[in-house]
Amino acid sequence: MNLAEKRSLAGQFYEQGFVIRRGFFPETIRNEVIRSINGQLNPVLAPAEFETDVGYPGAPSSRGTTGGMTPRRLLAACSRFPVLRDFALSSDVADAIRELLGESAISLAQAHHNCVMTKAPDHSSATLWHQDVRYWSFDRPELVSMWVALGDENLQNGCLRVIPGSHRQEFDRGRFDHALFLRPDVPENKPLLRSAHPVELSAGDVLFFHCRLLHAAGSNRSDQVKLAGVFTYHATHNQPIPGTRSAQYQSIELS
Ligand SMILES: O=C(O)CCC(=O)C(=O)O
Repeated sequence: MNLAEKRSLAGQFYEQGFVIRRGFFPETIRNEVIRSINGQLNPVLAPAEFETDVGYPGAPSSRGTTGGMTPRRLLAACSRFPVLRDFALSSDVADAIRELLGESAISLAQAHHNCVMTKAPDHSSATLWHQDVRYWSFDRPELVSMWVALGDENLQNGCLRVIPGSHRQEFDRGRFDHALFLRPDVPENKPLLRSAHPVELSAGDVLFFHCRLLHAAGSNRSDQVKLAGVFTYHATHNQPIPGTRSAQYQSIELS
């Protein structure tokens, strides 16, 4: 990618709050990564988060009910999937994030995302509209997440939907519910919701999105588990607030 193309992606990211890099995840390592993930799904190896933990619409009500042990995220991806970690810390990713954030020193936040999302066909839930930064505590709300599609993602299997440009808007607190999901009943939110855009990805495509971008996703209505690796980055000088969950683990600086 030449300099002009990189600048154009940065401009698109500034305007829209997301960019897609088609085929950015190397095909040569995709099967190996999928194999290692599948090796940790049956039985589910800890640390993991289950559908019952998130409790989103459609999630089983408790661990004891049918589908109650359906995983939602394999956590600590950097510690357990070395090939995925090498990609997440690679110079290609570092260059992409530097360009999007306009910063030279970049770190990967181990405390947020740092997971493989596993959306299972039978008992997956829908994620309502939210900004990831709602529970994150950094000096500035300027973080970028990288979503690596390990298989195809579409509306049927619960791909992300985004509201372009929403990362640049200021929202009164009343536009969100008690859990900081956007309230569909609030009249000012209706035009926003009408501007939602599905992010359909092919295996190997990578989505970069701003931590203030409103996004949501449906449940998986296909017959295959959907897998995606997700990592979050910040400028090294944009530090987590001491004592918060964001400071729970040290970030890893990219070289
Ligand atoms: O795949 C999904 O359901 C979306 C997950 C999501 O938006 C999140 O974890 O912030």
